[in-house]
Amino acid sequence: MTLPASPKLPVSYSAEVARAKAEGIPVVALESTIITHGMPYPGNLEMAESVEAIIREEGAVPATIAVIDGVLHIGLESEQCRMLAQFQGAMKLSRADLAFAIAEGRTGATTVAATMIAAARAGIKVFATGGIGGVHRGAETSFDISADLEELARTQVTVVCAGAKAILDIPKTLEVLETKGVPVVTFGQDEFPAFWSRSSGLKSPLRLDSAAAIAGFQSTREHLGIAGGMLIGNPVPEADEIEREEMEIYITRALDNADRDGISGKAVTPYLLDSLFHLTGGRSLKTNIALVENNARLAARIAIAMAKLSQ
Ligand code: PSU
Ligand code: MN
Repeated sequence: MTLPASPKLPVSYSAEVARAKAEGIPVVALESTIITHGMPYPGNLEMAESVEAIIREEGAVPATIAVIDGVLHIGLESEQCRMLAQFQGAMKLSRADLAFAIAEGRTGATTVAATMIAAARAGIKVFATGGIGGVHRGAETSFDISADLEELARTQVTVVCAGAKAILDIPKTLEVLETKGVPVVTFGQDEFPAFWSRSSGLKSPLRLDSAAAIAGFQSTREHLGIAGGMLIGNPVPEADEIEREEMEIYITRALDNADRDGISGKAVTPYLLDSLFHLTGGRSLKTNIALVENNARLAARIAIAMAKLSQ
């Protein structure tokens, strides 16, 4: 389904995405919360631009998704991307408030959940990000479980990430995904990756070793009439990884800080990411950028493989 623009639903495609849709070139969706809430400026802009370049290099077209002054953008022009990377006070939009930002003429960045909704409506089947939201540590008392998990259950988009961040409770995150029927596939290794680290200590529910196999799996799900998304865990390249044991020390400290400062709700993930950026002396950011780039490359290859299958 494509998204018609109308006075009731203002949608704008970037020139590049409009052309790709007309010519049948595969498109890869990208989220924008990672730009506004996930990384500091100017690293966030560098990441956004290099990720788009990688997708083009692979022969697909990038569509960064965001709401600017109430318009849902499927693909940003470079000026808009630069503006968003420096924008103070952008909303962090999920399923609950994507429509609110559009209806109220606000500016906001889309999380994994909101990006999936927009991508699916725009006919985009693959989406690259860094890490998904999940079940937070201590969720048994805080009830903090990201809406990203429910969205993966509902919305038919293949999401390429570098696993779940160890700031989350990874075993519980995998349990919830299993309950909701979301396939979790790790690319090229048996272990599910943990974002900054290749290893989580947990076996991945499924493993596939090529973009074509991932496209084939998704196509079979569609033929079976199975709705909902799937999650691909793509391990960070070895050269860029921060070992799990080392990361755990910083994470414990970041979680203590969050507790001390009484952080809750939407603020938790951005707070922890910022805290880790400082605790690692900027190293976490370098790794974060490298893994998003790696995911963009795989996502482009999957999008191309899916397009070939549907020819
Ligand atoms: N992981 C990152 N960087 C991010 C996020 C996750 O490494 O910026 C963002 C994504 O947009 C994700 C959101 O969808 O955080 C999850 O937030 P919450 O836990 O509040 O649902
Ligand atoms: Mn949350």
